[in-house]
Amino acid sequence: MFNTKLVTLNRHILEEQTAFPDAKGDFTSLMMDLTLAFKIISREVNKAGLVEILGATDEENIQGETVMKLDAFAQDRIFKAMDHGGILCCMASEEVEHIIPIPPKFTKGNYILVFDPLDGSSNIDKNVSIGTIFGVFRRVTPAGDGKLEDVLQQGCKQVAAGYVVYGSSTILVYSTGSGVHGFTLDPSVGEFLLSHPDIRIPHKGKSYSVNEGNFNTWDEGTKAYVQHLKEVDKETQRPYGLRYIGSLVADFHRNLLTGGVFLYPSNCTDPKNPKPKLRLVYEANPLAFLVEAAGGKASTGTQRILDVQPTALHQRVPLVIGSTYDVDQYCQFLARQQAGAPI
Ligand code: P6P
Repeated sequence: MFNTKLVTLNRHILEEQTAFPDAKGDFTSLMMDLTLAFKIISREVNKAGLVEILGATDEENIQGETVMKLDAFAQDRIFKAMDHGGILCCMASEEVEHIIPIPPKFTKGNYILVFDPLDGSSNIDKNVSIGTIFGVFRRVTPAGDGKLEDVLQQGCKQVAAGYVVYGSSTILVYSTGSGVHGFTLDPSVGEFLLSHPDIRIPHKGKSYSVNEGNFNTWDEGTKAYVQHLKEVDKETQRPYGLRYIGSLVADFHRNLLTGGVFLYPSNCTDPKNPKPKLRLVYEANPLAFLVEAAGGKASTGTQRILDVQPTALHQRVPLVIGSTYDVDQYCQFLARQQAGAPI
């Protein structure tokens, strides 16, 4: 029998919203505006090979990375979808050095949107899945234009977070903290339809995601942990499998559904100056919010990601995220190394 109950994103948010009697519909409006941008980005990503939107611009972003044309397109679409709704007081993006103000002609609201418009963009012209990551905060400043302190809040203060994977299908996964839900875009009707209700990440995984090519740059605890994963697991009688796409959202999405652990440790070739790669505000924090809402964990290796107090918009952190058992075990390896105990 067909599942006749078609739950659109709009219906799901409205049903969820009844759980928050004081909600004024702001979040619903925010998500409706945001998903319009996602639908447009999905359309462009899915025909990128056919039209002149592949390749690089002649610009560099704050990260010093070449801005791909689709990066700029995604950034522009999200900004234009969100600048006029009267819900936000400012935004912050991986592509923009400073916080993004709401244009003077538009009303300032009580929320902040942080986002990575198109993560994994180096994969765009290789037809590998890429994604958008976003987090939502309530403002901490009284009124008017949002300020940097509105953005540099701990991840545990987020009121919602989510991501979109532009892959074999376009899937939006979001949470307001109570449950994690996935919606698959039906491009024929332009609707995100509930396809993964109440996602829970398995307590323990069978695979790990890391760029093994960086092995020689890792600290000893991380090396010992990854070597341990290659030994036969007592429970499964086999070693962990290695699954690595090189696109954070795609790697995270797989681990969220099947269980497993994703690691991006710091480059510790200079132990006094460890260099992490992934960004805290608009990559690690939103995914950490989601994984905890799904029963998993996210850590720097020594601190819960959601507890890290951001000090700069584009600061980077080491990230281990996924099934609770696996994140805990990694942290134990690191703790033994730092205590000078045998690892
Ligand atoms: P590496 C993509 O550029 C990205 O920011 C993440 O999406 C991904 O997890 C990571 O970098 C991959 O980095 O060094 O393994 O290529």
